[in-house]
Amino acid sequence: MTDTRESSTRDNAAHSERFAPSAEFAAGAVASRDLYDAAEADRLEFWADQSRQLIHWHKPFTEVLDWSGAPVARWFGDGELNVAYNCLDRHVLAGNGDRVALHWEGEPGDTRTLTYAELTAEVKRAANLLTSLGIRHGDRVAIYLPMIPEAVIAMLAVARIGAVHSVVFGGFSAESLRARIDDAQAKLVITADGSWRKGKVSPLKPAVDAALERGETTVEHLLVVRRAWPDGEKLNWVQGRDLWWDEEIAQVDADHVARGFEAENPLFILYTSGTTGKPKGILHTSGGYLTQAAFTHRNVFDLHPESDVYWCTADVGWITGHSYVVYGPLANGATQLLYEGTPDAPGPGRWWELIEKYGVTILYTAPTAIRSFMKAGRDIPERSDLSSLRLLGSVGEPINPEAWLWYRSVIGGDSTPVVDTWWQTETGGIMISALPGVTETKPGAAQVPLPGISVEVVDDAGEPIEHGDGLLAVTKPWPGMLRGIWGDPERYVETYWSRFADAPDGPWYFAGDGARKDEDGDIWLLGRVDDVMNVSGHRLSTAEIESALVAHPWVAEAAVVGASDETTGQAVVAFVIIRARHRETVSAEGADSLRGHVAEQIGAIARPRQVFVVDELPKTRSGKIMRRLLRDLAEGREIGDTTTLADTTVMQIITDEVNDSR
Ligand code: 6R9
Repeated sequence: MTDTRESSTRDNAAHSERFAPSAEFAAGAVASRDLYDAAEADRLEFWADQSRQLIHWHKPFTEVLDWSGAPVARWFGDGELNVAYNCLDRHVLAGNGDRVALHWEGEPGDTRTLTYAELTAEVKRAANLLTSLGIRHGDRVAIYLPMIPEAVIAMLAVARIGAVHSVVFGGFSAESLRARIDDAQAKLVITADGSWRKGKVSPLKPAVDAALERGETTVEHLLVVRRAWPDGEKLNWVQGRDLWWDEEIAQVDADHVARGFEAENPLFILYTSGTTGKPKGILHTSGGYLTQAAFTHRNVFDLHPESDVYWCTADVGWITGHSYVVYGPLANGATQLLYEGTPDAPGPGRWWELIEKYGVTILYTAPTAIRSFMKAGRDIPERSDLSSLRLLGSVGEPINPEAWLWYRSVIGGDSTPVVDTWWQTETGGIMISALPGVTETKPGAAQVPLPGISVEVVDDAGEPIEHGDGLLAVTKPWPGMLRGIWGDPERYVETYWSRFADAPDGPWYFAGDGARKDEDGDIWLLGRVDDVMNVSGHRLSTAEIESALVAHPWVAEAAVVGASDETTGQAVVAFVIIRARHRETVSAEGADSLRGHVAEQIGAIARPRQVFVVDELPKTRSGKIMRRLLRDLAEGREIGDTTTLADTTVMQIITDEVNDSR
């Protein structure tokens, strides 16, 4: 047998151990140096080439990029395509209809397998169903589903008829769902009765009911997938509005011809947290997005569609689920695993058992998951045969070198490349990552921009730096870039393009992340530089949680920070001032119920780890809360510079209060 191990070199600097690709991996690799060379020679021609190779165009494009309306880009503007056709029909027509598209496993252990032919047939029916419910090109459809095949089917059906989906993560509350429905003015909501989570049914339809009860709505129908409650009659049912997915789909035609839509036809809106309380509806369109999703999925994951079994553990409610569960893998004709439940149900080894059972070869997950497996101990994964794995990926937050090395060694059997992929909801696809088989890998660094992607680490003035710490900027438009914030063009310009508006060659994109360029030119991501927190790889805004807290009758004022946390990366820590008339209640009951209140308002992912009751908050003279000082306190550090506080004694008082309650 050939030795598949990568060779490792260690030099003096801390954490600069590097792993060169094994000769065997390199020999079979999808990616090659040529990609960098081609992109270097002619960036636009490179993307045009990739797009022609990876995508079926109903009408071929002749223009590549129109940046004259910067910062709104048009990619492949005069071309036409159908995104769903690219993910489905064309694989069937190419003779791959019998290839498995989805191996689905429910948390209770029920399974379903869908080949490309079967998935295509399901999506055709679903497209007809949507049309029969009055959904037309450009209409918005909200999708609030668990990780079941219908989530994928629904997204593709919406795309197939040129409508726009807005997937809302099933863990979001009725309140958050309603805000997203209203902002996008969705006509239809597709949901399920409930889903399985940790051995119990977690209800979904009741949350949609609650969302729609809050006054006039644009929603005309609710399509409900039967998943978790066989006795559906227990659900509240609004006649004429609510429809069972299975009953309706049985009545529609099985044939559906996909027509081409223009390359810039909106494909989806996905809400993400920003620096204000109101989530931003990030808008993505079709041709450029699909090109980047397919290109990155193929090259970063070294996809061999005939033999690989790929598993991305992200929920479809996040961008990673959009680009690397639905659009990238299906455009590439991949076989993948879709799993409904949590990693620890019914036992702590569930993921590893799934990898063994399905022979998963490529695993893409988040550092927070890796760190919690690390904590639980290597003997759990070691109970399963993980030898099928040949490539591992990481996304969502910085991965510390220890976790990277553990991932490679314990899960990757000391031999698999690990790709750390940096990107965002806004970028649509991966931007910075090693290319397996080509680039050496380095624990903890996302490393190098992909071919066709231009990034710089810049100083405060926007000047690129050779090495050292700065801000991450994307200096040239890229195909998968967001096209705007739904309904708020000014906020789009202001948030992303105003910081480096005066760059010599047109505006540069401000990512909101701090970054370091090391001596080798590799990029390390250092976390957000704005008021966005990253908890278990999920983006949360401090302002959003603060406004949920002050909506509670007890709370007069609130400040929220992301404090570093061993497992989740960051954790939400809140400081609240209680209204005088509720102080007695709070000192008797404690403030713990406020944690539940936040979870109810936004979703369980936003539940604060701690809520501290304080009498004052640290503010500057202009009244801005200095969260940096509260973060010092929450992380048990010495409090930093307090000279700009209006009242410099206030931090001592807060520190005493917090220590008393600890
Ligand atoms: C894909 C996704 C984006 C933010 C981003 C950054 C952080 C993502 C990372 C990473 C370090 C990585 N982030 N990947 N930080 N290394 N490999 O996660 O999108 O939910 O929009 O979050 O996540 O801070 O700005 P999204």
